[in-house]
Amino acid sequence: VESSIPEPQREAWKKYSATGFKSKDDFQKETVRHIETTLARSLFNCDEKAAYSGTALAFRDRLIIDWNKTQQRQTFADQKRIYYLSLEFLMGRALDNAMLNVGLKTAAKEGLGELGFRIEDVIQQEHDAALGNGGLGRLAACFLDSLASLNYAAWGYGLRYRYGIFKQEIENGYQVEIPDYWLDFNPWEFPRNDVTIDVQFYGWVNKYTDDEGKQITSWQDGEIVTAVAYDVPIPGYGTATVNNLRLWSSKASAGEFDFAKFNSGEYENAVADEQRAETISAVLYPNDNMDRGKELRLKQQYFWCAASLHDIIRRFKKSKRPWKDFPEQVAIQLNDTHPTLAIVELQRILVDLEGIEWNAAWEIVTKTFGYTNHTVLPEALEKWSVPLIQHLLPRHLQIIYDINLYFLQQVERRFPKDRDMLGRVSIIEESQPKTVRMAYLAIIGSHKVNGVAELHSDLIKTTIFKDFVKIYGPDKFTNVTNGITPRRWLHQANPRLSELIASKLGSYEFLKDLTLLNKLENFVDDKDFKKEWAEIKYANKVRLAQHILSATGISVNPKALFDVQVKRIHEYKRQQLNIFGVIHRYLAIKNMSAEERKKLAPRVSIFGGKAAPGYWMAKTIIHLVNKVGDVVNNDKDVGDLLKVVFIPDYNVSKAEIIIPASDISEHISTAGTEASGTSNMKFVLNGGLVIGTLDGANIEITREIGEQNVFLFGNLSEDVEDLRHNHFYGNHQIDPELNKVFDEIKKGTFGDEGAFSSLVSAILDHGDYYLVSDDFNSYCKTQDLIDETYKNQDEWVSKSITSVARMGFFTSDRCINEYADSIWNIEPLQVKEEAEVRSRT
Ligand code: Z2T
Repeated sequence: VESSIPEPQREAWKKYSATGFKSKDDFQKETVRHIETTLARSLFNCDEKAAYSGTALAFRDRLIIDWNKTQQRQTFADQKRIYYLSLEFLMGRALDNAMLNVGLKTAAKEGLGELGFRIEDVIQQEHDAALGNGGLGRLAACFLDSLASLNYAAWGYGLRYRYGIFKQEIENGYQVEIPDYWLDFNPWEFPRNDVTIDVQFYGWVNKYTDDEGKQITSWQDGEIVTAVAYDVPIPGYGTATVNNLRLWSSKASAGEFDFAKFNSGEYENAVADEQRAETISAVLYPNDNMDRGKELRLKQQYFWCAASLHDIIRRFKKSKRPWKDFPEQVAIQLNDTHPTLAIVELQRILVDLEGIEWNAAWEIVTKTFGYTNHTVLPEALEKWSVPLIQHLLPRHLQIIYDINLYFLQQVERRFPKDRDMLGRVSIIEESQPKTVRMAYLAIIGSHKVNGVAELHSDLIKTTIFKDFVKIYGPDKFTNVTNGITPRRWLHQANPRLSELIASKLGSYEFLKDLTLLNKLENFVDDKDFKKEWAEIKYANKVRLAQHILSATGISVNPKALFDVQVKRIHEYKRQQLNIFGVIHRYLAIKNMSAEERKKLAPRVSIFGGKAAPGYWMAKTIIHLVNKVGDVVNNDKDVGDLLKVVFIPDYNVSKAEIIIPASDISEHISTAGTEASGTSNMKFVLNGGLVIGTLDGANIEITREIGEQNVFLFGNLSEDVEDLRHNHFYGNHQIDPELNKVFDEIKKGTFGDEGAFSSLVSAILDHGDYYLVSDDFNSYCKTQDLIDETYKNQDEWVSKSITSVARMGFFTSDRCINEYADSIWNIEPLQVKEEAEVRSRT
């Protein structure tokens, strides 16, 4: 390579090669140096933010050394790489994770202590990297952690949004959205101003025959926007592997950003052009499980797909292999349908630019891609309008039509008698306007399609993708049940529990092999162990109670049962069922005698989660929770027996405080609607019990930990369709206890009853699509059972320990290994230095 240092000069180079700190003293030296020189501050001018910045820079130096080595090693090994394309990476904070993985947290803790800071306070200065909405984005982040920890050569590709998911404030009970400008100081990203890719939009397609008689298809005269790479190091745990997350930022292309306009006095127009280009990567769309079909979103998708693919191809071309080897070098996983245009873009590059014949190109494409589906909700399935694609990406639309044509011809040959089949499976929906069904395109362009939990993977085969199972056979469809990283979701979030477990198991090996937790079952009758287990939960509840007090002003009793539902607000997740249940409980308390009240287990109902800004119903649910809280929390009859709290701005770092403090958490979606859920796994791993429906991963969690350790309720997925039908065509009876709750709302007990009428009438007048009334009785009874069980603390703690012991399956390490085996066909790249690598805690 031209840019490498010649042999004779390498000695001098190696002598000064960076090593990073290895001791407490060196940590202090490096941190102070960064604070004084990199940040130009001094000991007279060093607040916690500066201490954070200095610490982060010191750890960053250590990471970068391993990062560079990893990238060299992977280039040298020249083997298959995994590319995970995701529009969302919900990373949260990086410093604590870097400390754990570099393995020098103790040095940092002591070092910072001597410099006058508490490590916990320093860690909390960091702004969350919140480039995601919820489960899908956090899953991508857990996957990156596992890919690096397992030594897979893997890159993430995403967008570098200037604004992450909005910050949520609550004003008078209503959600208010505040922009999340998070880039003021971000030591974890490296701008690569030399790594740029020009991406084209609009223009027209020119088909002609060149001088040599060759058919040429050329997409020309478009508008160019430049993608600039920003790289984020992704350290693995207990290994020297540091992978790369590459995020693209948009800017006006040097050619496009017209300096002539400056000179001719069109200064404002030139600036406007520049701003338009930058708009592409400006903001994350804040919709979870909802497709809005906005042009700018389509631009984001193509911009990111095109930049990533060109980058991947550039890397592939360095190896000078023939194109047919591409799928042996490259596996691209599509995180939902958001990156489906990458399929079309690769076909375009192969056919139009590389001159490969259509079928040969298509074989390369389909061998390269795998598609993960994350939802069956119809409103979340992406459909782009044909006129919009025609306008923005004219050549891609032609290719989509050609892909569809060949596909439909194949289907017609196989199923000549089924005339409706063609219309049903066509990529093009014959609506007004016509639309492109992105999920169908993703299935047709991939070699494997997977769901994210067993029930969900079965459902996609029998409902939304049923015809495709007929066409391709069942083997193209598979299941990979989601998982979570135990590094962040046990060790970082709950250090005391992790330490207690390590003391019993003899090491922290369980953080790399979570199935080792099963040895905890030997201690379910160990009195001292149980006591410590319970004390840790209590301490975590005290910590959460402090947060609740400072964030909301509400004082809660940490001895009460903490009942938690934190996730995006969505009708299918049924926070409305929860709050109606709370009102039911409140009415019951009001009707109790003093004697009866004494027998009741005090409870704190904790809610948290963001509503998409345009999702009216979700916002109404938040409003109701807050209004119920206002009334219940100030009712002298109730006292500590019931408190209702809405924690504002639920995000990854709040989750790290909330999840370890839960006694019971709620995963109560209408059966068949929650593809997997991943917070259910996090709560159980932290010793919380769950109340849940037979939906998503709840089913597999129950199978693993045992039915006696889960509070299940509600109708089954297979009965949902009939129930919905009966709501409209049968005699729809509303649960009488739920009716009493509605009466109370209508009386105005929780303020202006009109504010909540849409929530009530969705159930009374609009067919109760989410089966709130059908499940209400079963839900309330199960909550009563929880009260009873909680009174027997000994039994409760046993359930908690047993459950944690049986959670090994739900690590994202297992999940990533399944993807590697069954979809990517790739082995880890072993790291030589690994032996030398750190007993890291
Ligand atoms: C999302 O977070 C999920 C699915 C989506 O479908 C979109 C978003 Cl933003 C398009 C969630 C599922 O709702 C959840 O059940 C699942 O656990 C998670 O993805 C990860 O698979």
